[in-house]
Amino acid sequence: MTVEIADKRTDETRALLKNLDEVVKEWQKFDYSSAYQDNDLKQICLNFDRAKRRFGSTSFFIVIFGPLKAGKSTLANVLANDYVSPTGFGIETTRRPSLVMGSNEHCIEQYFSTDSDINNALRQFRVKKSDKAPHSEMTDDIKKKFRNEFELVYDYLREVGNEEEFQKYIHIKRLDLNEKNLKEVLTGDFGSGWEPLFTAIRCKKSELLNNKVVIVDMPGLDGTHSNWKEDPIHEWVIQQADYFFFCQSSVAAINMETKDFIRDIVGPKSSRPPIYLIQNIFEARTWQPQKVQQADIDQQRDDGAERLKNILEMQPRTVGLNLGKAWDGKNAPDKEWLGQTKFPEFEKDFVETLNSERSGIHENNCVKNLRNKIEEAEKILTQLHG
Ligand SMILES: Nc1nc2c(ncn2[C@@H]2O[C@H](COP(=O)(O)OP(=O)(O)OP(=O)(O)O)[C@@H](O)[C@H]2O)c(=O)[nH]1
Ligand SMILES: [Mg+2]
Repeated sequence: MTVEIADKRTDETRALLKNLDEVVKEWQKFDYSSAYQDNDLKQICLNFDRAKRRFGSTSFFIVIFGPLKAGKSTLANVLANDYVSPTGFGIETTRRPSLVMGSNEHCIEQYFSTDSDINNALRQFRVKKSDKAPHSEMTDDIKKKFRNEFELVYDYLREVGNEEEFQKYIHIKRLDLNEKNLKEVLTGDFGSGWEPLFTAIRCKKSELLNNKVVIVDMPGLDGTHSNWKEDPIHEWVIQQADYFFFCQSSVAAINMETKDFIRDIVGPKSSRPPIYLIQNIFEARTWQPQKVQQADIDQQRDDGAERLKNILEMQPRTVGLNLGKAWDGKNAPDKEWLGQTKFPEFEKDFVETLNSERSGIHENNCVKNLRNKIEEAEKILTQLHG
């Protein structure tokens, strides 16, 4: 399949894609008589095809990550302008990641693998080791299948998928979008039933979502129930993200899991996706005069930025927002609270920044993804032919 290269691509990207087309064309002349080579080379061609198709997608994935109870789901709700992710005090609320996206439909969609091996493995990896019987490591075969299925869902959501293949491997369950169903699908225990690969929440109330931005709300990185480190979705989320919102609350320290995650996503400075620090300001010292409270708020934001700067080794884009107040403000009869949080300014500013930067960021991420696939292919070919 050839990908239409939009005019906005840089010359370098055009050249890369053209070279790749030529290589794949040459390979297609091979006689794949050996079964062993056949599978590997076919997989490489499939990976290239997918990586190329990603250039044609106009969706933009923003991943919200951070420690437990930082306000990640509250942020997702404020951005979506709708109740799309359950929030709660004092408990680990979000246990499964969700993809919040704009749509004329108003529904929840769960994507399940039709393969029971995949489902069993997914259940095993989602549950913390301490809560379950010891299991064997994930085999290469299962890893490959996982990857294939995650990518099928991803391509489908980006609207660059192969419908026939998607229907063969993925089953969709649709539910009404309401608080009860949201709670069940995103915060429920990991039982013995089928575990979704992903859950999409479709709604249409925010400008961001209507601009084909997809918000990914993740479980807290230091959760005691959800198991980010071993969940195969961890790798997928990092690879497919166009942009990261690091949601950090002023009343929690950056923990080890968060540091590890940031290190996983940052990579070399030249190719890392942008990370925006959303410092969730808890207006705690309400008994103090206004001036002291404001100084406190500014201090919380600056301290958060400083901590992240030390990990990233560069100054992150930062905003301090009282997310709880922004959400309450959105739902209050008058917009006074919302105005006090400066959320509308942040949103307007971010939409403008995104509109000017998104195609460049998207292209950069697509090129990085394609280069990874080329590197992988080189490794496989070296193993085959020395
Ligand atoms: N007082 C106050 N409460 C807030 C603020 N931001 C969020 N909350 C509340 O704090 C609780 C936790 O927020 P969540 O959005 O569930 O946090 P989370 O990071 O998604 O939590 P997990 O999914 O469990 O990791 C919710 O009840 C929010 O309404 C804030 O700025 N001030
Ligand atoms: Mg949450």
